[in-house]
Parts: sequence; structure tokens; C-alpha cells
Amino acid sequence: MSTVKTIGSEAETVSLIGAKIKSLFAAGCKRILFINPPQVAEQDFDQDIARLGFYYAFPPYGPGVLVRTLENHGYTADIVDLNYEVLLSAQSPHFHYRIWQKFLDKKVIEFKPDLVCISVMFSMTHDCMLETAKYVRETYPAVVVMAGGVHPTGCPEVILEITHSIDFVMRYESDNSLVSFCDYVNGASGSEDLSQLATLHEGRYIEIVKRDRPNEDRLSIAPDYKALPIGEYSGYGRIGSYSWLFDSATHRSSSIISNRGCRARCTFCSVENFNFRGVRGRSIQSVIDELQTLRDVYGINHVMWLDDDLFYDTERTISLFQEMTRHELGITWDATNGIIASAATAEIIHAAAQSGCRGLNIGIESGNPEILKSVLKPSAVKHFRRLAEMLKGYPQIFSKGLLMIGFPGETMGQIWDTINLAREILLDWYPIQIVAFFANTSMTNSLLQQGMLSEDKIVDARFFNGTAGGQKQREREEKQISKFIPDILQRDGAYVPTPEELKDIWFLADWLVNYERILPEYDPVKLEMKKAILTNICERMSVNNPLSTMFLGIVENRLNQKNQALERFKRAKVLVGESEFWRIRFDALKLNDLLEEQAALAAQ
Ligand code: B12
Ligand code: SF4
Repeated sequence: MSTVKTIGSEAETVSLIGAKIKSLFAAGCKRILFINPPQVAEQDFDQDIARLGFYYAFPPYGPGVLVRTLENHGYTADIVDLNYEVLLSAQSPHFHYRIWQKFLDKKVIEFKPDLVCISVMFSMTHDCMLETAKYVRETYPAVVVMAGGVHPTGCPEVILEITHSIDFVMRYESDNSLVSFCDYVNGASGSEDLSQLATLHEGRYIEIVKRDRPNEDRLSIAPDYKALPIGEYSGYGRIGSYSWLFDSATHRSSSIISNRGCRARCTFCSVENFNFRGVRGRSIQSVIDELQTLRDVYGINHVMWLDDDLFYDTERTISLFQEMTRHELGITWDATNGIIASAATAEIIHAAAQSGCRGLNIGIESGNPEILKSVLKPSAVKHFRRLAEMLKGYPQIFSKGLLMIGFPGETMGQIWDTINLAREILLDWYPIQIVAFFANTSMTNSLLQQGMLSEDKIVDARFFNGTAGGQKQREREEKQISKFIPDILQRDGAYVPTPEELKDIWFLADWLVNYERILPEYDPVKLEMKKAILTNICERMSVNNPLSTMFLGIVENRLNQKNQALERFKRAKVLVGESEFWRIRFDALKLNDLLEEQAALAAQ
């Protein structure tokens, strides 16, 4: 792979890229079409999961903002959301995955774009991006193709070098750069205004590295979704991680952003590299206006904040929540992205609760002070304890602590600190991830430099949890033959587990922080909450999981729903019998005895 970013001087690079742009757009560039590609690749896509509404169905927020921005500058823009079309079509028994091509064709033929912009946020969507670009190139060879968003920003060279279907990668937030690009094509500005743009010249990678970051005025622009049926989205997939808290018949969810960027610079996160240092906020009025539009135009009654640092600037945060309350919006909200615990004050949490907060994810990552320090986490253990204490006063807010294991060099003792902290502060649930190495983070860059990681490992990096993640894959693959090290957590405190061992540690940690602690729980309010999240796991996230099925039965029995509980116990027994993966884990943790005991209790 080439490493040079320029050929000759910087001016020569700009001139080469400028000439390439002019040669590709013979008739100018007035019509720009954004594509949100399917988010799950064909080989991973499971129609049953789609029909349960478990895949993400986020409105394409970034493309929506760019559509409005371009139209404000005299261009014509539109969006086709192939992810939504696939999820919607998956409801039909005659579904076939490549139906997205039909929707794309229809849009391209009607709209006649000069430029197609493929928007890609996640590295997991790498293959979908390539497939979409390839189809556009083969079917409409005259159309210029550009990719942008977080993922292409992280690995533009790799992308341009492995496909001939993408002409340009535009990096970072593109609110300014894309307008300059179109202006340049149409002769409305000079090549000196081009920025954040990468391409290949005679097979070699070249890039205009100059950045043009949008300022606060630009950020107050709300997305224009054109004809997309935003109000229908949450009927076909998830928006955030709290949809299970609401009645699906009336729940209509969308997303919104209040700040861009984050004050912190955690080494495993690419936000600082992507959004640059610091936080830029929108005007509070523009946020309120957008919420009102979501409610009045699309019937939205719940939003997920897209912010990385929602509680940035205590005074502004409180004002934002107070304004939301004052406008009686009738909209609840969640912070699936996670908030910074050290930024939470009693006043913020109170204003949040008043303004409709129902779900709060807290970025804990580790319970070990050295790990927190080494990854530059902006919160310490004392902040997690303090926030957990504050949240006790707001039982209507479901709190999740986001945990990570498998940091480079992390020892068993340090992993135990995370498990112990989670069991001490007792937030409502703890999603756990094995550290993944995404492009453009300082942790990944440092491992690449040390030769401890190769670039091909990060291009389509994915987490070990989630619908298409490694845990689900492992359950599927190990139905006949499975391996498990039940005493792995008893290894010496200084021992650094291998990547393979981390998978069993993940399983045991999940058992300890999420399931075992339900056994002493008899408070009906807490049991109702556990019932809601376990139902979501059993019916949508992990349908053949006997552990969550058994615990749902335990909770139901304590809520006096004995018949339901007995059915769950019966189903859990069948599921264990069907899978070696689960059989050896139930044996090792003596869960068969627990299952028998609980079934007997429910039968009394
Ligand atoms: C909101 C969000 C989510 C939401 C999803 C939002 C959605 N789909 O709309 C949720 C909570 C579901 C989520 C989940 C996850 N997320 Co997230 N998420 C974000 C976050 C905080 C903000 C994104 C956002 O909406 N920004 C606001 C809009 C306006 O910006 P934008 O869409 O990027 O668009 C701008 C530019 O990208 C560009 N642009 C966009 N499209 C195009 C196209 C073209 C052609 C051009 C030129 C420009 C362009 O211009 C736009 C305007 O400036 C980012 C961090 C960040 N700062 O980017 C992380 C981030 C994207 N997430 C990340 C991660 C790791 C995850 C998870 C894996 C976390 C987890 N533990 O499970 C999951 C994965 C989900 C999955 N696919 O399975 C990483 C991505 C790493 C990677 N390379 O994949 C990020 C970068 C944060 C980080 N930790 O580093 N996430
Ligand atoms: S606090 Fe969250 S968004 Fe901010 S740098 Fe750390 S992980 Fe990224």
C-alpha cells in the first residue's frame, strides 16, 4: 500500500485532483443523490431478525443535513435509504435481499444524479458500501461516485485501492467541503477551496489534507429527509437501544443531535480524529424547532440523541432540557450513545428526567483506575459511583453501564475490577464489548505503528456483541461441538487473557453482572424493568438463548405470572438440549439445577 499523500508539492496535488474532478464532470454537478446503503451485509442478514425489528433503522441524519446544506447553496439533492427499503421489504414472504437494487434503480432513473454520495458510518458496513458502489459503477458508469462518513474517513487509502467503483473519498464532517467541491465543479470557486478530498492518480493515493470544519452557525441546520417516511422507521427496526421500554403500537422514534464532538479523547474512540478537538453546540432554539417538526410532521414521540457529549456545558445542557420541558413537546428521549459520568450533576439529571429522559447509557468501560487513566477516560470510578447514587432518585430512567474488556495488556485482576464495580453500583443493565480496533483511533494507530495489528484487521472491524457480532456467530457455529473454560476467571490476577479466552470471559462476565444478580431481586418495580429488557432479549435480540429465557421465567414467576414462567422454563430446557454451546455452559454453571428448582417453585 502506498504511503504518500501527495505527488510532488501540495500545489501539484491540488492541481491533479482539480483536473481529475473537471475531467469526470463533463456537464457540471447540479444534482446530488445520497445513498444510505443496507447496514447488514447479505451473508449476515437474517430475515427473521429483520421481521422482529431488531436491525437498526436510523434515519440518515448526516445525509439529511448535507441535502439541506447543498440545497441552501442552490443545488438539487435527494436521498435513497436502501437500509430502510431492505428492512421494509423483509416483512414480505417474497423478500430477496437484492431488492435494494430495484429501489436504487428507480431513484437513479428518476433523479438523474451527476454525483452519487454513499454515506458510511460504521466499519461493519464496509462490504455493503463496496457492493453498493460496485452496482452503481456497473449500472450507471457515467455517474461519479463519492464515499463519505466516519468509516471512509478512517481508511480512505484502503477503500480507494481495493475498489475501482469509488472515485473520491471525502473525509470528516463535509458540510463545507462538499459545497466547495460542487462549486469547484461548476466553476463557482477555485481549486484552493477544495478540502478533505482523497483519490487515486495513476494508481497512487493522493489527498488534499486541508480541513474545513463547519462552525456553530452551520450546525444549526436541521436535516431535510425529502420524501423519506421518517415516522415509519421505528416500525421496521431499532432507533437506539430503548425501544423495548415503549408500547410498539404507539412508539414512533427518530434521532436528533445537539452538539458535535466530545471534550475527551479516549484512545479507543475516533471522535477526536473525526470531529477534531472540542465541542460545538447548535442553538437551543434550532434543536427545539427540529423536535417540533419531528413531532408535527412525522408524529415522533421519542428521540435518541446522536451526541457524543450530551452533557457538555452544564448551563447550556440544563437550559436545553428546561426548554424542552417548557414547550411540553410530549417527546421522551434516550442517550444510547452514552454520557460522560463526570459531567453529570444533580441539576442536569433532574432537568433530564423532567424533560422526558427514559434511558441513559453511561460510558464506564472499566472499573480499574489504571485502565481508565491509560485510555484517557474522562471519568473515574468515583464518578460512576456518584452517578449511580443520583439515579436512584429517578427509577423511571433505565440506566445501562457500557463495559469493555480486552484492552491491550489488560490483566485478569483489572477485568475483575470492572465486574466488581458493576456488581457494586447496580445500574439496571451492562452491555459488554470486547475491545475492537477501529480505524482512526489512537489505540489502533499505535498498535499499527508497533506492528501489533495489521490494516486488513481493521477495515471491517466489528464488535463481539450485537446482532451480527461474534457472540451470535459463535452460538450458531458451536451448536454441535463447543469449547468452554469455566474457570478462566480464576486465573492469576496478573494473567493477560488471549483473544480466544476473552470470548469465555465475556460470557462469564455477562452472567455475573447481568443475570446472577437477578436471583436476590424481589422488588416489583425492578422486576418489571428486568422483565422488559429480558423480553426484548428473548423475543428480538437473542431468540434461542436459554439463559435469558430461564431468567425471564424467574422474573415472571416473582411477578405472579406463573403460567408464562412455566412455558419459559420448558422452552429453556428444550433450547439447552438443542445446543452443545448452551449445554456445556449450563452444566458448568450448574444452571440445570437452578432451572429445575425454579420450575418446581413456579409449579407450586
Ligand atoms: C450516533 C452514533 C451511533 C448511533 C447510530 C446512529 C445512526 N446510525 O444514525 C448508535 C447508538 C446506534 C451507534 C452504535 C454504534 N456505534 Co456509533 N456513533 C454515533 C456517533 C456518536 C454520531 C454519529 C452522528 O450521527 N453524527 C452526526 C451526523 C451529522 O454526522 P455524520 O452522520 O457522520 O455525517 C457527517 C459526516 O460523516 C459527513 N458525511 C456523512 N455521509 C457522507 C457521505 C458523503 C459522500 C460525504 C462527502 C460526507 C458524508 O458529513 C456529515 C455532516 O458533517 C459517532 C461518533 C461521531 N462523532 O461520528 C459514533 C461512531 C460512528 N460509532 C461507533 C461505534 C464503534 C459504534 C458501535 C459499534 C458501538 C457499540 N458499542 O456497539 C455501535 C455499532 C452499531 C452497529 N452498526 O451495529 C464509532 C465508529 C467506529 C467505526 N469505524 O465503525 C464512532 C465513530 C464512535 C467511536 N467510538 O469512535 N452509534
Ligand atoms: S467520552 Fe465517549 S465520545 Fe468522548 S472520546 Fe471518550 S468514548 Fe469517545
